[in-house]
Amino acid sequence: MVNAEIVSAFGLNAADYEIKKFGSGHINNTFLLSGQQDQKYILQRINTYVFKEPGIIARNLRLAADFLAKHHPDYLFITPIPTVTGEEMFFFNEEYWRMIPFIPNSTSVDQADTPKQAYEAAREFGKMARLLHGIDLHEFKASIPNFHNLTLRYSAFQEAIRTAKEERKNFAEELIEQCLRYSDIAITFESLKTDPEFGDRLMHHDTKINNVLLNKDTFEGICVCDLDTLMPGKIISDLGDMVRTYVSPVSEEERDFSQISIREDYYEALMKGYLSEVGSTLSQTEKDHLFYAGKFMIYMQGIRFLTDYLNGDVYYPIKYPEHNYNRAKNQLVLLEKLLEKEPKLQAVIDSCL
Ligand code: ADP
Ligand code: GN1
Ligand code: MG
Repeated sequence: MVNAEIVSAFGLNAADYEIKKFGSGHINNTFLLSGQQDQKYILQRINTYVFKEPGIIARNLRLAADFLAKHHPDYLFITPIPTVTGEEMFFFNEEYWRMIPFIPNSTSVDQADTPKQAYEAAREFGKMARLLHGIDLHEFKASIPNFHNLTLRYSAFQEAIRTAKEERKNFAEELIEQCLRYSDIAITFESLKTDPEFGDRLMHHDTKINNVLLNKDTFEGICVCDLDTLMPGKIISDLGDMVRTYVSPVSEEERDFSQISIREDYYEALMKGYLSEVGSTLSQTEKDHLFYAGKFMIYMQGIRFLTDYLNGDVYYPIKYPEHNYNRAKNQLVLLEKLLEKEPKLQAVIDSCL
């Protein structure tokens, strides 16, 4: 599963460690190396179908780390361990590997189980965004170009409708229609994306709760992890993905859609946590689109899953044939539940600003 040569490239001896698959992400392959005296490391194989130029990830991390070391030296920002020859990654059998120090006494949760966890996680993402606010973005590149460009995601969805096999298109007909009815969400993005009052910031772009390390005893936030998509983007990406993934009691995997709901106390907790950190850096246009953030991310994820279903499941790994279709439907149910509560949730946002 992990070749010993990869481990030794980072100066460790594979025989000294128990190596286990770790984490629940869709994209990279993550392993935990556990040695004696609680010596632990995270080893990851980067998915080069998704990250076409892994060198960009390494460069973005280095730029952010240098800025933070200079301006906020006490902030815990996870950077990879170099190979024995000083490289940020090890290239082996056409694949890129990197090693990360395991943060002691940390854990992560796959689902927000208490509003406090939602608050802590959101505060960690907010803190990183605040500390990186003002960094020169010119030197950063997109590790996945157009990752959260809803305009292009919408075009890809339309293209998938055109090219899908008849059988899949017929099966998904109603859901396709439903997604097309919400195209105003994509139109709003189209006008926002070039608005100077809605500028780019350095965003994480994958703010699921399991990308935050919490203290394993107190569940207080320690830092964020999974920094592959740290790149210039919009505030709605990070905030919206938290709404998408912390607020419902069930995840995008749930097929019993009646269990999907909006937990207002979690919504409030994450808004409070995030805005307590970044609130003072927001422009009026950004403040005006905080509710939109949830719509944007839920809708985009819904059409990404449906596009993949129509394309024959080329991106997201599936466990059964309609998996991506069900994930998409789940997201559309979540979107409708969010929209039903707009006035109440907007009042929550107003009270946090
Ligand atoms: P992916 O989601 O792509 O599989 P992550 O980088 O998120 O990869 O790692 C998977 C899990 O490993 C995280 O959810 C977290 O629980 C744990 N993890 C990642 N990095 C660290 C770290 N530096 N220290 C401790 N645990 C970590
Ligand atoms: C992917 O790797 P993971 O599971 O954290 C995807 C995210 C989606 C998410 C949906 C690079 O993230 O954008 O929100 O699946 N990451 C990439 O579960 O496409
Ligand atoms: Mg992750």
